Amino acid sequence: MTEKSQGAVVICGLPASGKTTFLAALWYEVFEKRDPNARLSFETLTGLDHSHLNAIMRRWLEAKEQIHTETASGKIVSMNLKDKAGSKVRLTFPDLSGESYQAIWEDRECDPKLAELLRGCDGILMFVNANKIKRPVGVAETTQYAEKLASNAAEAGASEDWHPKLAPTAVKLVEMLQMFRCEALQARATRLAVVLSAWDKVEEENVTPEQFLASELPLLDQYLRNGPDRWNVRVYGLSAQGGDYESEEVKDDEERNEKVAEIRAMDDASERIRLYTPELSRDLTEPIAWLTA
Ligand SMILES: Nc1nc2c(ncn2[C@@H]2O[C@H](COP(=O)(O)OP(=O)(O)O)[C@@H](O)[C@H]2O)c(=O)[nH]1
Ligand SMILES: [Mg+2]
Repeated sequence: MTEKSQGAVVICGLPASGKTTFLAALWYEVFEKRDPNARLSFETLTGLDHSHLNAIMRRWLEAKEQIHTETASGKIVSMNLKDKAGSKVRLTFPDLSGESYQAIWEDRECDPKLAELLRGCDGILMFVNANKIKRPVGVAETTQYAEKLASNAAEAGASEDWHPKLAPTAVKLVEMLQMFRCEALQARATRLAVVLSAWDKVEEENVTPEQFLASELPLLDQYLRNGPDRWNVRVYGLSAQGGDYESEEVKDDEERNEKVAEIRAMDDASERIRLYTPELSRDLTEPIAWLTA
């Protein structure tokens, strides 16, 4: 029998975009639960033993927020999956912290190992936290600031220095995607799955993930639709937690604590997961399968 082809997907996203939470829930679904209806099933891991994934899965099961990893570990982790026909898909997490993606925007630098991965992948799974979008400052607000600044300038003296990390979310993401296509990187992937995480925070607004992208991240939406980079895009809304989890920083939020208790009481942990494709699904492998179809 000839070896079936292998597709490759790379995960990207700025820090706090929901990557670790997704990985924890995915590990539960493909490894612990082994849902036979999932599009892709688990084969092997490379670059990591099971202990790290088991640890983040435990936090996910206990409804506790993931611990933020400040420094890039430099570790490249891949989960090898296969579809029902036997074709293999390699899902790679180049950097669990997301700092290397931040560096693409802030320092215009790309880790050579990440560059190599981007050149060789078929599809990109990009995470954006729907609950942490920084919008650009509008003209009316700018005018207000300018007036205040003018009247306070004398006493205030020092002005706050601008830093690239203060840029609006859409600006960072568009620049990151454009850099993927630049001379130096030449990512060949054409498919891009945008996963809007923490979807439970916006679910009540009753908009589709595509509508949300267009209204909350218009620059990114327009770039994806009409930009020169020709991405073949699907937009997903994902609640991997089903609501807020217990947080180390916020302890006295009653509404949050109630939600956490409700989530912990669910019989089946998979019920926390809601993926809008835009139809409701629980299959976290769906976007990965589409990226390599
Ligand atoms: N409400 C809610 N919050 C989420 C969800 N997924 C992630 N988050 C929160 O988003 C923040 C960043 O998530 P994390 O997975 O650590 O992001 P990473 O830095 O990209 O790995 C944390 O506070 C998470 O609890 C979700 O499905 N619902
Ligand atoms: Mg993380």
